[in-house]
Amino acid sequence: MTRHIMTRLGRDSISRMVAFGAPAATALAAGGGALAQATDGGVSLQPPNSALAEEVHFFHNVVLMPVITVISLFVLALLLWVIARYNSKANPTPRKFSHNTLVEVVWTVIPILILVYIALFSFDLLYKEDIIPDGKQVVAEGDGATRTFVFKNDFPDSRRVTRNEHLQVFVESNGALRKLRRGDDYRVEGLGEPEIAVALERAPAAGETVFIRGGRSIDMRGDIVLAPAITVKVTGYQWNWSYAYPDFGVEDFFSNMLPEDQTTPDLYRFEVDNRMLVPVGETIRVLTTANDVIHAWTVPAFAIKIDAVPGRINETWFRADREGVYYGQCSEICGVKHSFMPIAVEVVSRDKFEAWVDEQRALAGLDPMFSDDDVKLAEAPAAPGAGETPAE
Ligand SMILES: [Cu+2]
Repeated sequence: MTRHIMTRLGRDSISRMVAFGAPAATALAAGGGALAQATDGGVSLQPPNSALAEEVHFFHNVVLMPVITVISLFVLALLLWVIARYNSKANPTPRKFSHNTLVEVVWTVIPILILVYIALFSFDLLYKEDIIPDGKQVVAEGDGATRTFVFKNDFPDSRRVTRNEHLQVFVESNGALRKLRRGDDYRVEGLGEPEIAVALERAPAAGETVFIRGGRSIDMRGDIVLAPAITVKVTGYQWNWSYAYPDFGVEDFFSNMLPEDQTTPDLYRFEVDNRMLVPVGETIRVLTTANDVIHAWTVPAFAIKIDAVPGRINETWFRADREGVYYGQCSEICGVKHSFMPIAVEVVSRDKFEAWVDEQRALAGLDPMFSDDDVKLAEAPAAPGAGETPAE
């Protein structure tokens, strides 16, 4: 288990991967002052903190709202027209026909077209929320000579990399990450085959690192989303939540609402004693279940609302763009203290997350996984992809 995690989350690969999350996070943070919880009198959706949440907002603001607005105004206009034109004074002798084929066809076909239009966006979104991303990353160090790198296309048939859009290539040099352009910077051979060769125009120099990302999990920004490196198990109780991190041997700990005198008025009924911690920019798998009755784990900033059902496990995921604390509430009425089991997710840097994991492990009497990195990395296999042999 340890070995597996180290290959995914080892310090070595993490420090290099930081570059992926950082620019987006900085750009978004500049927007600043984003509220991460429900507020008194608030009517809008909370600011999104993931590409998927942005897509949910797009669906609501750009797809649904215009449809809803036009339909409401149209129906209102019809209503006013009927009231004015066909009241008993204006229209003393009503006509007695019982149907009109043209009108009936129109009011059947147009709603069908509207529903199909909504479904086009909706099914895509539902699929993205429901299917855990499975993108894969190959990391290779440049040596000034190797130009061609192999991406093992070992996905299930339906998820295989078959198109150019399913592959992205980045080169990091001097801490800056650059996305390469297909055609100009690299060529791809063997799409759909078990091994794909990515041939760079220029061999990366020593000290430069090549990242090849592949897969069909592509978010609305066009980024390939990697498979989750971390799983958090969330259990609902009457009336609190518990969180466990099986990858790290961190067993269930309870997360209880802070009493009124231990927090601010704004955060009362949101703040908890033990928050769920996750690293920024990393795909997080969330498994939910419950111990007694049905609860629902909900964090609006990630556009997540998923039932926690006794005896069942539900699965979802998110990938936070920026650090901060994001609050939510149990969203399936579960008893008298339903509104007293808030959810607080703290998004932190990878360094902070690793330190926290080791802290939790120390509390449980376990050896650290991250703080003695050098020793662990020496035992563990190389970073993901580094073991792949270049094709040339
Ligand atoms: Cu509940």
